[in-house]
Amino acid sequence: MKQYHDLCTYILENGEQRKDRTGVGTIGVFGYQMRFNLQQGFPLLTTKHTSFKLVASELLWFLKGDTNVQTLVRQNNNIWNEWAFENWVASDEYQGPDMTNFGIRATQDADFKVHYDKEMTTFIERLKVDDSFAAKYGELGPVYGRQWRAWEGKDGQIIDQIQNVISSLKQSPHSRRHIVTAWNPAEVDEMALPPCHSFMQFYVQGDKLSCQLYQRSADVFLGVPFNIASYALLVHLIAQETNLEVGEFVHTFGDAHLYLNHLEQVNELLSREPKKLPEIQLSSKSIFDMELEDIQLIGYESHPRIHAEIAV
Ligand code: DHF
Ligand code: TMP
Repeated sequence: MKQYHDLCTYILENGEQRKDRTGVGTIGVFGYQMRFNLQQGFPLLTTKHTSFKLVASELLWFLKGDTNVQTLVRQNNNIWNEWAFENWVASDEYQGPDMTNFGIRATQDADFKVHYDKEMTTFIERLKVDDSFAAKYGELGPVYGRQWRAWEGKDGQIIDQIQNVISSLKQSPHSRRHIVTAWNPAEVDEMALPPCHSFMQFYVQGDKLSCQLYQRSADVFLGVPFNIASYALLVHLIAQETNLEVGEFVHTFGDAHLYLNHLEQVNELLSREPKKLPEIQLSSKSIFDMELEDIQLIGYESHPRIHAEIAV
């Protein structure tokens, strides 16, 4: 994953310090591109342990059109918790201690963090078992899953962009219109977080399927290793569905940033020697029926995880 190391180094050397929405602060650049030849192995970062199970369960959640974190937390996938919790603690029903700006406060105030951790645990345990509570407070709004599988068009017409792109790849592989967009301007205001990985295009050359993603905003230390692996896996799934081999994943960025509280961790990562990439093995099921056990990661060896705080 030289490409990822180069991106980190590029930002460390050229990034400018910026204030950001979360209050943490970043150094960042605008506009950057990486390319991964998926024939040369599956691009899961090896210089820190990156949980493939979390990546795969999140992608399957998108592909099922699901937008409720209940499904994720029941699989012990906690990567979206903060964005559901935000709605819960802002509601009238919530009666616990004040959680205003919990993200930044939890990183600055150890006493507050104790209360926050307790409220978060209670919230997540309730989401797992209480369906009506989850229907209300586990919902992130019309995020990725909804836009990919059920974009609401004119007169309530439902557009399944994933099914459509699979059909168009089969019918006219050389088309320049193989697009899936999660950025729905009519609905961004209702989303817990406007889509970061916003727009993708597929491309067929010979028997190979490639994909380019436009990511408007990129948390290079925490989000990006997930985003690379997620789209690489998506290319594998769609390639199998369309009887193609995997080609390239092209990852294009808008605002690519390192949060200021991730810099030590990035330097630790950069000091490590990359290992050989793993491979992916899929069962022969349709993309729409795939479950976690249908997707096998083979031969993943990595350096240990590096902890970093997520900016909310
Ligand atoms: N907000 C921000 N500020 N950055 C993000 O990357 C981000 N990503 C979101 C939602 N909001 C976001 C969804 N994806 C983690 C990774 C991806 C992700 C959310 C969180 C993360 O925390 N990864 C940890 C491991 C988490 C775990 O084991 O539960 C890591 O060390 O990779
Ligand atoms: P923003 O909406 O203010 O851009 O904040 C979103 C943050 O989340 C930003 O740091 C980018 C990061 N992010 C990723 O890097 N990848 C993702 O998949 C998601 C959902 C978010």
